[in-house]
Amino acid sequence: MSHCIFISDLHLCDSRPHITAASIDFLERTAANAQALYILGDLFEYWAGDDAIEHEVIKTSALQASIDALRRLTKNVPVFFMAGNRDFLIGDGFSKATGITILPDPSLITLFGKPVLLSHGDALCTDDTAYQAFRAEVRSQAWQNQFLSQPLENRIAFIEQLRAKSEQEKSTKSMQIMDVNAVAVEKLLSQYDYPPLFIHGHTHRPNTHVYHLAGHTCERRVLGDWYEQGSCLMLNADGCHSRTL
Ligand code: LP5
Ligand code: MN
Repeated sequence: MSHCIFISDLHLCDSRPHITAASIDFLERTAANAQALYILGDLFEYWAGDDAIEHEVIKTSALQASIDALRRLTKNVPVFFMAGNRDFLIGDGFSKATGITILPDPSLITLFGKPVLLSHGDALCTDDTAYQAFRAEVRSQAWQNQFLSQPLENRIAFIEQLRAKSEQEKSTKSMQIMDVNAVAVEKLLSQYDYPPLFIHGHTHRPNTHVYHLAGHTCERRVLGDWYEQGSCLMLNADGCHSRTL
């Protein structure tokens, strides 16, 4: 039966080569049989700018094989990508190099005759006010232009420092603060006219949450990360189910 696949939070990087290998296997053997693949953010541990593609940073990295596998897949299967908080600097250069289509966050699409809402999920973590302030700043075009004008090596060094700062701050935040805010979820569902299915990642807390709102039933499916194993959601005309790879 025809189906679409959703993944997020692979966090591909050279220090987890088994995950990079698993993701390539997934693209070649699982996603190749899908009607479409949706990558809902944080494909990479971080992305410092599309100029990395033509640079030794990627050419000498295991990530080159991931980019090649994506390019091969898009020849037969449409692949859609939505930015995560780690890889929002993916842009037209990456899109041209791989053949993926970039979707805005959030996006409402129709699959098998039903509306499906997609997001990375970080924008819904509104209790995490320090992160939201940071997010508003780095997502501005002016900030990104300024950041991208710096040499790639400097950007990578800055991101490494930022990662350390983020890990340090996260250790002081409660699990509740780092989860999606219930009011923010309900507001988003209402803005999109209560779609029956909402899929997102980011929190690394795979689960299914069911909402009964204004006479509608909405299911929120949270995708898992790829730290220890692969994780994806398959959707066909009968509904969706999670799969561990
Ligand atoms: O990613 P995850 O799940 O571990 O944590 C996120 C939030 N952290 C981030 C930061 C990224 O992990 C860092 C890598 C991004 C690379 C992007 C490339 C673009 C370049 C950007 C360069 C500025 O997103 C974390 C959330 C968590 O999700 C849960 O939702 O809590 O948020 C933070 O921890 C952010 C802090 O609260 C605020 C950070 C202020 C930093 C101020 C700049 C300091 C400069 C550092 C140099 C010393
Ligand atoms: Mn994320």
